[in-house]
Amino acid sequence: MPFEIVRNDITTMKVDAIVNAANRSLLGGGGVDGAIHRAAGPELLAECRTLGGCETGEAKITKGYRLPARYVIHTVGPIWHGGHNGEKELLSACYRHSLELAVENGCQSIAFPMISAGAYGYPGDQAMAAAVETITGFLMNHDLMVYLVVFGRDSFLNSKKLFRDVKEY
Ligand code: AR6
Repeated sequence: MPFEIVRNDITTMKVDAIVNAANRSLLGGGGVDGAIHRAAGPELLAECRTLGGCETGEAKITKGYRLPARYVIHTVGPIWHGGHNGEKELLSACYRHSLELAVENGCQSIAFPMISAGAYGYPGDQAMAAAVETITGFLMNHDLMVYLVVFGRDSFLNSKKLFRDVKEY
């Protein structure tokens, strides 16, 4: 199956689309969102202003501007409230809707950060398990290369406990 977990900075990845873990305003923030906006340049924020925000679990696409990636797919993960408030369904919806948008736009490769696993407080191991389940399910009947990107040392070590084959670039 064309799926890899890799340790990398997503803003450097030469794929057709990278996914941004945004907030509902789509007007930037910290974490991976801030890094993507810094690397893409101000044109990205200008296009985001035209989108009218995004609901939790949904996704919207823009160009990648100064990034090596052609597109940025912005999705809004759920804020963790203990796990009994539909968090897993919403997180899965983020991955599914982003993958669907990528396919609709002719992408053959896409890289995801660990949506909701930073500022939004989703426990890292559960966020990764939900990501892997949704991505591998989608790949049963779609053909594209999917990277799940872990960034910090802890999530890297965690991912190595859960999955044997994690690559470091
Ligand atoms: N490359 C790959 N992964 C990264 C990078 C990077 N350059 N930088 C951070 N991560 P977060 P969330 C990882 O907080 O939890 C923003 O302010 C990070 O280690 O970026 O969905 C938005 O505007 C973590 O594992 O996103 C929202 O307000 C993962 O990316 C809010 O944060 C996600 O962490 C969204 O929170």
